[in-house]
Amino acid sequence: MAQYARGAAAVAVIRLRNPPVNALSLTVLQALEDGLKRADADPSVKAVTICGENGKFSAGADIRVFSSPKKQGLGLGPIISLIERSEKPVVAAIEGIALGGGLEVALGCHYRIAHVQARMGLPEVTIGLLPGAEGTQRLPRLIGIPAALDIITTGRHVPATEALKLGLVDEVVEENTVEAAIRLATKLIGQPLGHRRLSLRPVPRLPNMEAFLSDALMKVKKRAQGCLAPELCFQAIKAATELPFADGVRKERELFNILLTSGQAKALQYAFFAERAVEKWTTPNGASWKSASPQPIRKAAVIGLGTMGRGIVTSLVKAKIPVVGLEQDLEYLNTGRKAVMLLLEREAMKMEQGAQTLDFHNPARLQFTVDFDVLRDVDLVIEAVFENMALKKEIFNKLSRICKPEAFLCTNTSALNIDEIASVTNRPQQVIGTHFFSPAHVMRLLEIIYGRHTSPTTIATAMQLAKVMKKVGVVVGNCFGFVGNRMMFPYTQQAVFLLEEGSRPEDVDRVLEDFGFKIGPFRMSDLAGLDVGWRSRKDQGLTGPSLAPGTPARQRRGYRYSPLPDLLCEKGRFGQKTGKGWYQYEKAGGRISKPDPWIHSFLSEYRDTHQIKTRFIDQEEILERCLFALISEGFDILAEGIASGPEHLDVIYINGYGWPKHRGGPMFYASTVGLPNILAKLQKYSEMHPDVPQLRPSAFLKKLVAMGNPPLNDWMSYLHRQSNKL
Ligand code: 3H9
Repeated sequence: MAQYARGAAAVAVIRLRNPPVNALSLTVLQALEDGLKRADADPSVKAVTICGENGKFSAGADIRVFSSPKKQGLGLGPIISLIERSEKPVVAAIEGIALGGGLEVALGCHYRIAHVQARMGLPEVTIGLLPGAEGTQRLPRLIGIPAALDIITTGRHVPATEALKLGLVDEVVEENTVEAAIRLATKLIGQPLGHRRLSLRPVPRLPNMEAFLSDALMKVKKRAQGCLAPELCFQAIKAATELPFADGVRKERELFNILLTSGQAKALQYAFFAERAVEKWTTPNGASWKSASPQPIRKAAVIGLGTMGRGIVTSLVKAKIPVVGLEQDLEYLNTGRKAVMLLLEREAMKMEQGAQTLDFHNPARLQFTVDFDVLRDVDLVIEAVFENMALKKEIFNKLSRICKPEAFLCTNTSALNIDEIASVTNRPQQVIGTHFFSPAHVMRLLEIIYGRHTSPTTIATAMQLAKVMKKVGVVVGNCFGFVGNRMMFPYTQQAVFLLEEGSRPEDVDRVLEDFGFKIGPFRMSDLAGLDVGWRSRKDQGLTGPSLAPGTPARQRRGYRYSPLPDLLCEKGRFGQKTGKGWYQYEKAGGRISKPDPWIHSFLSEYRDTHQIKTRFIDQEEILERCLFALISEGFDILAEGIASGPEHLDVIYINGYGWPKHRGGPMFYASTVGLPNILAKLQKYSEMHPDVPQLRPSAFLKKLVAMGNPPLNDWMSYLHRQSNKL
C-alpha cells in the first residue's frame, strides 16, 4: 500500500509501503494513484512528496507480477504520467534504493532529492526486461543519450553522488531526506513546472548521433552474448531520439511486451529468485538457516598462496576481514605476497576510495607468515593448498592442534572428501568445504560443503562469510566433485567422446558458445590446464604408471574411457600455459586460440588406430549429448539429497561455470525443453552408447516423467512419492 499523510501544512506525503523493498505491487500502485488524486482534489494541499517506508524508496515493480496472469495490467506508466501532469509540485525523496519502476516514479516527479547513500538504477535488463514505465523515454531527456544508454543497458546501480553529477537528481543530502524534500516542496509552491516535466523536454542532441548509436549498438550486442534484453533496451532508447514522447512510449511498450513474453525474461527472473532461495539453506537432517546463527569472523587465515589462495586473501581484504596469509617457506611466501599486493593494488584502483578503504599495507589488516603459531588467534582458516589428500590431512591435523578450539577450519577443495579431512581434527563439527572458483576475487560462486559432522553453526558462518565477501554461497552435501564438478564430468566426457567419433574441438566449442556458454569445454580445458585433470586421473589410477598392464586403451572398469586428454598431456600439451592444448596459441601463456591442424591429423590417426569410423556429428547431437548428460547427473544429485533443490544447481552453474543466465541454469533449461524430451533423447543416446553410464537417464528424471512432468517448483515434492507407472 501507500500511506497518505501531511508532512507540513501544505505538503502531502505519500509513502510507498510494501516491505521489505517497497516493490510496486498492484495494491501499492492503486494506493499511490489514490494518494495522488486525493492530493489533487484537496485545495489545502499545495505540493506533494513521494517517499518509501523504512529508508527505501522502491525496488520497482513487483517482479512476481510478471509471471502471474495479471502481468499485462500493471499500469505503472499512466500513474507516472499522472504525477508528471500534476499542477502541484511533486518531489521524490530517494532513500536507500530507487530501482526500476521505483526510479521511473521518481522521474515522473518534478524534483528529486537523494540521500548520499542512496543508489539508483534501471536494472530491468538484468531480469530480461526494459524499463517499461516510460523510463526509456524520460531518462535520455534528463541525462542525455550516452549516460542513459549506459545505465539502462547495463542495469548498474548509480550512487547518489554520481547521480548528482549526471543530473539524475537535483540535490544530495546527508540529513533526513524526507524532511529536506518537504522543505523543497514548500519552497516550490506556486512556481511554474513546465520545464520540469521531462516528457515535454527534447532529447539532448549529439553532433554525431548516428555514428554514436551504431557504435553503441555494436558494443551492446557484443556484451549481450545472446541475451535479448540489452538490444531491445537500446532500440527503446534509440526511439527516444527519433520519435515524439508519446510515440516513443508506444514503442517502449511494444518492445517491453516482446521481452515479457520471451522465455529469457522468465529464465532471468527465475535466476533472480533462485539466488535468493539458496540463501535459505537446509540439510536433509533438518538443519536450516532459520535456526542456525553464524559466528562473527574477526580475523581469518589462508593457507597456501597459489592462484586460489591469492584470490581468497584478496576477497577477505575487500570484505574488511583482517587476514593472515601463510606459505610453506619464505620463497613461496614472497612470491605469494607480491602477487596478492598486485591484485589488491588493482582492486583498489577500481574502487572509489581505493587504497584507504582497503588499508592493505596495514599489518593489522594483512599479514604474511610461514609460522603456523601466528594462527592461534584466528576465527577461521581457509586451506587452499594443492589438491592432495595426504597434504590436506597433515595441515588439518596441525591446525586442529594450533588454532583456538572455537576456530572454524575450511578446505578449498574442488572434489575431495570433507569427512576424511575432518577425521584428522579434534573438531569435525567445525570443518567445512569452501570451494572457491578461479579467479577467487572475481567469481561470485562459493560452494559450501557440509560433512557428516559439520554443525549448523559452521554452515551458517560459511554462508555469512560468502555474503560479506559479496559471493553467492550455495550449501551442498559431500560427494566426489560436489555439485558443480560432478555435473561437469559427464559434460566434458561427452565433449571428448564427440572428438573420438568425428567432431573437432572448435566444432564442439562453437555449439556450446552459441548456446551461450562464455567459453566452450575445450577452450576452458586449455585455460584451466590439461595437467590438472591428468594428475587427478593418475591419482584415481585411470592412467599413468599405476594402470594395470593390459588395460584396454579405451576402457576403464568396464566402461568407455577416452585417453585423448592423457595423450595430449604426454606430449606436453597442457593448454595455454604451454602454448598448445586442444588449440594452438601465439606463445606459451598466450590467450588467443586458433584451431590446430596438428590436432586434426592427430584425431584422424587416433580414429584409424582404434578403428573408429569418422562420422559427421550435427549441432543438435553435440548440444544434447553434452547438456543432457550434465542434466541427468543433476537429477541424480537431487535424488541423493546432495542439493536441496534445482535452484541450487542452477545458481552454481550460472555463477561458477559460465552457464548463460538467460537460460536460467541447467535444471530450469531442462524444464523448458520438457523432461519427456530429455528422457527420450537420453534413452536414444544411451542405446547408441551402452558402455557410457552417464548417458543413462537418471531414475529421478524417469520418475518425474512418469508422474506427468510436473513444474520445476514441485520436483522435490515428488522425490519420495510412489509412482505406480514405474
Ligand atoms: C520493473 O520495475 C519494471 C518496470 O520498469 C515497468 C513495469 C511496467 N519485486 O535481494 P534481497 C524481494 S522490474 C519483488 O534479498 P538486498 C527479494 O526477492 C523491477 N520482490 O535484498 C527478497 O525476498 P525474500 C526492477 C523483490 O538488500 C527481498 O525482496 N527492479 C523485488 O540484498 C529482499 O531482497 C529490480 O530488478 C522486486 N522488485 O537487495 C530490483 N526486489 O526475502 C530487484 C527484491 O522473500 N531487486 N525483492 O527472499 C534487487 O536488486 C535487490 O533485491 C535490492 C535489495 C537491491 C532491491
